[in-house]
Amino acid sequence: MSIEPTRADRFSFGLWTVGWTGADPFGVATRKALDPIEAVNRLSDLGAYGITFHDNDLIPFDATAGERTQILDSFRAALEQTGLKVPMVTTNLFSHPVFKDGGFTSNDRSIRRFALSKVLHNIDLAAELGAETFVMWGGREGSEYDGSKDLAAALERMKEGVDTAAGYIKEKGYSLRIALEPKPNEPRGDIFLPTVGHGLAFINELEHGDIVGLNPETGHEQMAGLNFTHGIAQALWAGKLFHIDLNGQRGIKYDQDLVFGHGDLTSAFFTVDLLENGFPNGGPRYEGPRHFDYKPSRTEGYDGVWESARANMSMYLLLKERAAAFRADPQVRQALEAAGVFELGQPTLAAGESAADLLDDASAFAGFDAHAAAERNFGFVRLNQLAIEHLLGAR
Ligand code: GLT
Ligand code: MN
Ligand code: MN
Repeated sequence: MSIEPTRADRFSFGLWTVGWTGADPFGVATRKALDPIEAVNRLSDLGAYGITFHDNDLIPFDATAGERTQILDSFRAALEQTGLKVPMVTTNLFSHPVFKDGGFTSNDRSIRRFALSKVLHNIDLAAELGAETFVMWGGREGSEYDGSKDLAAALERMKEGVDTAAGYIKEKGYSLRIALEPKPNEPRGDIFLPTVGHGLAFINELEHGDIVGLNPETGHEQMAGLNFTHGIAQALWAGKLFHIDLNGQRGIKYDQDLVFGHGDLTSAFFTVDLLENGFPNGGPRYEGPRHFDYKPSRTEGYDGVWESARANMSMYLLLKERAAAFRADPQVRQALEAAGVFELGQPTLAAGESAADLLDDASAFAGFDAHAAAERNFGFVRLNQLAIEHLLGAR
């Protein structure tokens, strides 16, 4: 078993992850700023294949055109030298005070126009750098007070913003797709499009929804008390899992952004099992990068930062190996069979059978012995015990 990552594993990291200096609402930074070029070099050395960023992770908000060119030139040179890719780019519409009431949904129209222009410029940059995915995390799109927003108008403005960006991508002929990232709260009291489910429903209302999907984050679904594996499963099933943010979270509290697997490990096991092995009965597979969006704890120095970056990848590879062993185990196969997991893959109606045909089938209803059927032992507990034993390396 190798837990040394290679480029073929397609691991990627946000520049803001290893670059987080530890400033939080209660304390100042505990680490010095990280040079983006060093981030490229270190991540490449560690075996990552990609780096992602917000426009302002790389180019300061107030940079002049000359500074922008210079920064991008040296960043591109580092990418070329290392072979590191930029699979995803995103826009910072949350740090600057101008975005204190959001970007696409600010009550101030001039700010909405500024935010949308910032996104369009950044789409050009993403395309130029060969990115496939353009993430939109609307952290400031929301409110603290229900009366401060016309909620329907806010959703209209969100739709207008996303559709304008998607329409622009098509017009320019870029091969980019947009991935919306849900989060229930923080920094806003309530954020619009709080969960995977809200995101999927929103996409259905778009004009250019065909190139809009999701970028679910482990911890964000868990902050809402939801099951992340179920969330990405529904996104996959809908053909909308365009990108993924893997990390760790321990229960319903502030956004922890721990190393992947350092939160709910059992959930992380089933996440990797789904990403690597797919649904037991087949179906859509996730083909994108394995992207980590975590924060190296502010207790760590730079040794700890690189150690934690490595930990995300090792954890994923360990879980991948455990999940492969789980699927390959004949006892697991039997337990899945007994549990009816493959039976769930069979359509409930026979081929060509209608609702009327079903009503005509006496064995399905009048002659059905519900009491006998209720006696079935599904064996889900045994199946889960086998999963945990594999996860623990006991099998
Ligand atoms: C921010 C947020 C993340 C998002 C990033 C993309 S920014 O750090 O907490 O979950 O993925 O905008
Ligand atoms: Mn997060
Ligand atoms: Mn994220």
